Amino acid sequence: MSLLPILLHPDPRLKKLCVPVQSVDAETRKLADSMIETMYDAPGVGLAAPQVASDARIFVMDCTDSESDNQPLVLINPEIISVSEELNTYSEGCLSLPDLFEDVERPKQVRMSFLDIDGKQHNELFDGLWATCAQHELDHLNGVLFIDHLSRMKRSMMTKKMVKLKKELALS
Ligand code: GNR
Ligand code: NI
Repeated sequence: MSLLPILLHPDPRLKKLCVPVQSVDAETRKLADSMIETMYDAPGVGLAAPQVASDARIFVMDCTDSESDNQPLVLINPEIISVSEELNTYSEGCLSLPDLFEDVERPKQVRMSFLDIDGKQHNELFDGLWATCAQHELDHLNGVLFIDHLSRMKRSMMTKKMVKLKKELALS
């Protein structure tokens, strides 16, 4: 396991369509383990492969609030099966845009199929923060950031802030 650097927006690697995992093998497990460690260290409730410069269709998440019984989920080749008509608004953040938050409206529930770290097929219904997070992470695998759900003005304001932050980080 190792901590991986998290890419910051704007970065062309965050805009790419990720490719399906062909076989869930030792390399996949190594990446997933490092992503889980990186997510908890950040800390965040989710992390998608492109954020750590991988183009595999993998994300990890853990929206449990207690620190003791961590139950990280690894979702490989996730697909949306269905979404609820009911919508939910969450103030979303992203580790690739640190300290920037904005309301995003998404389906309140989402059913997803995916492979786990043992290559076993799952079909799960997510609700609340789990559903918001799962959709935010799946977006990452398609090169979409939460700011892409906002107005052009908000998106350009947040991108400008990030360009400034990245310049400051490069100088320090
Ligand atoms: O840590 C995170 N918090 C969060 C809060 C509301 C909606 C989505 C998220 S995901 C984010 C971590 C992240 O950037 N995942 O890609
Ligand atoms: Ni994110």
